[in-house]
Amino acid sequence: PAGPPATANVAFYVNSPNVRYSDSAIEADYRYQNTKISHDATGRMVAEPVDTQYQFRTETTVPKVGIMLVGWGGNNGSTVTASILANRMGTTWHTKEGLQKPNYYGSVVLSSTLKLGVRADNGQDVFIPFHDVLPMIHPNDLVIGGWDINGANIADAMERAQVLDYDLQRQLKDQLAGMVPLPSIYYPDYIAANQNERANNVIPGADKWAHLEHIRKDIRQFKADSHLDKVIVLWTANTERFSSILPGVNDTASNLLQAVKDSHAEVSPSTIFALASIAEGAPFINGSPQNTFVPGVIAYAEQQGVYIGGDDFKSGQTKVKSVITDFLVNAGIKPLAITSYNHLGNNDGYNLSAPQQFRSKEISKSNVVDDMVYANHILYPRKKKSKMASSASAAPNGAAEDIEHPDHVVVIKYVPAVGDSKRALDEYYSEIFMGGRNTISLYNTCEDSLLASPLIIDLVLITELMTRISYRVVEQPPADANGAADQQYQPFHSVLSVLSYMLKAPLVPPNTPVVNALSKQRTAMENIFRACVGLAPQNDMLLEHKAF
Ligand code: NAI
Ligand code: DG6
Repeated sequence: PAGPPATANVAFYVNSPNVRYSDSAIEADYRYQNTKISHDATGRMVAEPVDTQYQFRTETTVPKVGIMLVGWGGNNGSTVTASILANRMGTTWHTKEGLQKPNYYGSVVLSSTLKLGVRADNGQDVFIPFHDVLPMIHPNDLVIGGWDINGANIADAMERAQVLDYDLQRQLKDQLAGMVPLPSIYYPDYIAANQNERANNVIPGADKWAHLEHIRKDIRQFKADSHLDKVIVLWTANTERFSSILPGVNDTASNLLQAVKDSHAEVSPSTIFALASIAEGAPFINGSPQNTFVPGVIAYAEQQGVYIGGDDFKSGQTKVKSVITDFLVNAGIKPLAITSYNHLGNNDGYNLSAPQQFRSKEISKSNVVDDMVYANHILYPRKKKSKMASSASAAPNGAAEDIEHPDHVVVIKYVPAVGDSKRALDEYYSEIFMGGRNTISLYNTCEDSLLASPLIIDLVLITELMTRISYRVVEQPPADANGAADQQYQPFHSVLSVLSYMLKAPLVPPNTPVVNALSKQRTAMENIFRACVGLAPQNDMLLEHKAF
C-alpha cells in the first residue's frame, strides 16, 4: 500500500479505501451499528439492527497549547506543574528505594496501551501506546500558567503541598520559583471560611462583570505572551458550595450574563472562569464537584461552540467503586450497601471539613453507581411499571422511575497528620445466592495529588484532541472521497462526555445517559478514536481463535 504522505503526522496508518490521509488530516468513513428496540402489537420486544454512516475528520497538525490552572498553587496545581517540568528535563532523584526517574504513570494517554489488532502472520495481539492512536500533544510541550487566591510561587506551593520527594523538590525549586499565580476571584461565601487566611492574591472589587473581563484579558495575554495556538482552562481550585439554580438568574445564557453584570450573589467564581474561558474560545474543565456548569453556562458553551467538561476528578475511591459495583451487578450479585469513608489532611480536606463544601463532594461521590443499578432490573426491580415490558430497561436516565437502590453512604474527615496521603475505606455488603451475604472491604492509601495530576494531563490532552476532530452523518456510504460533500463537518456537542473516565460525576449533554462504569467509559474513548481512523470497535470475541 502507498500509505499516507511522508509528511503526515501519524504513528501508523490504516490500509483501507475508507480511510484517507493528507498532510494535515485523516478522514475516515465509519459504519456505526446500534440496536433499536420497539414492541409489536402483542407487546413482544423487537430488536432492530440500525446502521448509521459517519465520516470523521481529524486535523493531524499538533498545535502549541497552554493550560491555565485555576488553583495553580494548590496540591494538584503545584504537583502537576513540577512533575511535567521533571519529565521535560529528565530530572532524576534519590529516594530510599534508589534512583527514581520521572514518568507519567496514572495517565491513560501516556502510560496505557490499546490493542490495535492482531499480527497478520501469527494472530498475536498488537498493542500501541494510547497516545499513538491519533496525533496528540505531549504534556512535556505544554506551557503552564494560572491563577490562585494565594500568592505563593509554585516552588513554595510545592514545598507546602508536601507531596513530591525532597530531592526532587530541591532540583526543581529554582525554575518553579519564577512561576507566580495571577491574582484570582475570591468570593468568601463559596469556599470554607477556613480558607480566608490563604486569600492574599485576589482581584479587587466586587464587580463580577469586571472580574469576568479581567479573566478574559488574562487568558488573551497568556496566549499572546507564549505564542500559543490554543489555551485550555482547568479548575483545580477549592471545592465550592453549590450555586442555587434560580429561574431568570442562571437558567439561560443571557440571564446568566445579565446576572454577572448585576453581580448577583449566586454567580460563583468557577462559573465566572467558565464563562470567561468560553468567551475566549478556550475549553474549560471543572475538576471539582460544584455545579459550575449551571444551565446558563452549558447554553453559553453550546452557543459559542466551545467544549466544556466536568465534574470532579475521579482519582481513587470512586474509580474503584465504579469497577467493583460494575463487577458485582454484572455478576448477578446484589449490593445492598456501599459504605465509603475517607480521611485526609491536606488543604482540600480542610476545605471539605465545612458542611457546604462537603455536601458538594458528597453529591458527586454518591451518583456513581446509579447507571449500574438501573441496568439490572432483575436485582433492582422497578417499583413502578415503566411503559416498556417488565423484562426490559426503559429510559436511559430512568428519571421518572422509582428504583430500588443500595444504601450508599459517603463520609470524609479531615485528619491533618496524614497530609496528602488519603486513606479510603470501603465496604460492599451484598446479597448472594439463596439469601447469603457477602462483604468485601477495601483499604486504599495513596497521595491524592499523585492520582489527580495525571488525570489533569489526560483531560487536557483528550480535550485538545477533540478540538481537532469533526464529523458528519451521511445517508449512504459515499461513493468516493468526495461523497456527501453537501454536508458540513461539525464538532461534537459542547459537553465532552468522552472525558467521563477521568471524572466522578460526568457531565453529559442534556437528556443523554450518564455512564459511570469505568470499563465502558474507557471503551467509549478507545472506540471513538478507533472510529476516527476507520477501525471497528474493540471487541473481545476472538472468533479467529475459537474456530475449528
Ligand atoms: P488545594 O486546596 O491544595 O488547592 C486548591 C487551590 O485553589 C489552593 O491553592 C487555593 O488557594 C486555590 N483557590 C481557592 N479558590 C480559588 C479561586 N477562586 N481562584 C483561584 N484559586 C483558588 O486542593 P487540591 O488538593 O489541589 O485539590 C483541588 C481541587 O480538586 C479540590 O476541589 C478537590 O476537591 C478536587 N479534587 C482533588 C482530587 C485529588 O485527588 N487530589 C480528586 C478529586 C477532586
Ligand atoms: C476526600 O474525599 C477528598 C476528595 O477531594 C477526594 O480525594 C477526591 O474527590 C477523590 O475522590 P475519589 O473518590 O475519586 O478517590
